[in-house]
Amino acid sequence: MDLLRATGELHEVTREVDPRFEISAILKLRDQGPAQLFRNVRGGAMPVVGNILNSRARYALGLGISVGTLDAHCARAVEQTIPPVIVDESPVQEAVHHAPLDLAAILPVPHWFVHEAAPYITAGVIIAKDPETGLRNVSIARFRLEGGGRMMAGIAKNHHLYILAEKAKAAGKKLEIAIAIGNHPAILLGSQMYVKLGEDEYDIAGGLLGEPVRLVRCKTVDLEVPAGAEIVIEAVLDPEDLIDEGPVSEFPGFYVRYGNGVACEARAVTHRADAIYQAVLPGYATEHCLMGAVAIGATLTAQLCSVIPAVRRVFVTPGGMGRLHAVITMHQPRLGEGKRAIMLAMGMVNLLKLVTVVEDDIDPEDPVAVEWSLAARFRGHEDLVVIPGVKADRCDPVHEGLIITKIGMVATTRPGDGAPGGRSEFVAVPPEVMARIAAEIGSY
Ligand SMILES: Cc1cc2nc3c(=O)[nH]c(=O)nc-3n(C[C@H](O)[C@H](O)[C@H](O)COP(=O)(O)O)c2cc1C
Ligand SMILES: [Mn+2]
Repeated sequence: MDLLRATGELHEVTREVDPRFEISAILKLRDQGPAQLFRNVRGGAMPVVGNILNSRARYALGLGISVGTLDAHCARAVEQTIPPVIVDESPVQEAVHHAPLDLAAILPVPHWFVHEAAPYITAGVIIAKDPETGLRNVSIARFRLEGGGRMMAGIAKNHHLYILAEKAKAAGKKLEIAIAIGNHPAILLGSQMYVKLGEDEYDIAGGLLGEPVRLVRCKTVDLEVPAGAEIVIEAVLDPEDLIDEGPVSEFPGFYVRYGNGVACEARAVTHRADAIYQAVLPGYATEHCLMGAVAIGATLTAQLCSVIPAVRRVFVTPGGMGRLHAVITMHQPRLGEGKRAIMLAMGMVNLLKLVTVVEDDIDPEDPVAVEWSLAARFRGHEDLVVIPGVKADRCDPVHEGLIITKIGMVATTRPGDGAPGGRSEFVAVPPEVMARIAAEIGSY
């Protein structure tokens, strides 16, 4: 936030806002551009901040790198992980509240949308340990306030946290969790990386930071939370206690009904004396979509490059909600390599269902350039891949019984296309004429 303030990218809202729908409306109207710090939140002592990580440049700023190196930086962080260190004290425990708790009285949790039953915590990073192996998992899921210290988590079946909860259930136990709110971008991004169960996302966050994440032990659960967090909720998840969620907003921008969520009960809330509550606007919103997009794109780029050297980049698009569509750039791919890249990407990431391959003279972040590629280089009868009947992600807006049709399009030139004066040579005046005129263009 200090960095954002210094660059004029933190807008302070001093007028009073109601956490019921008003914060949601303002974050939506200012979905892109400066982060929004709400100083004066009705009924709450804590300020709220949102839209912090709503561009790739913000991730780069937070990680102290240039935006062009973001994917490579993420890939290196996943490869060269740095384990966390434990510190004895942290400002996140300056204030401690023990159960019985009234979460809504302590935290200014926004109520986001009309048909959601209650406010949702949306930027909570959940720490949990595998009841069998003791290995840690760090991820994000939304928590709805259910009154008092009770919350409900809506967790997808393929989410590692769900697997940990199932393991606890099988052992007849509850699962201790900690929810850290107000996190460094490295923690948020690290939590989204596609890694295996048992791989500790704190180690990846350390790789992103270039130094160990500093952790502090919780007060009432056997877990460690980021010492730099603003707020921590220590809680226990009860996999036997289910709550029908009803409609909840999802990244396609619709309401969905996932059915039952898991109940949990807060044991303690700790926070900095001057804590700021971080919120991520849910639904089809830039920050929400981008957090997954950056992580998925970076992991896939590394994975595909290691298997197909012609691959340059995998970019997960905002129009595809940061989850469902990707553009792969390749350098002079050999015949059929584009289709291989498509199959790999779709195979690795459940969510991806439309993948376009373009040449690396195209900026994958420019939708017009990608469409130009399709118009210029894509032949439907042989460059189109249609795979019906594939297992879908539960978040896909058009799945039918969790089944989806995946589509790939290869819009690259052919090895034979490169002949001089042919269909892949761009029209041009003589280069020396262009250079001379360009240097003097102001005088014309
Ligand atoms: C802002 C935000 C909110 C999210 N909310 C949920 C959620 O409510 N439920 C869920 O299952 N996944 C949610 N996710 C996705 C998971 O955090 C993500 O898939 C993560 O990588 C899972 O971690 P894991 O690989 O350790 O299972 C959310 C992601 C973001 C960025
Ligand atoms: Mn995990």
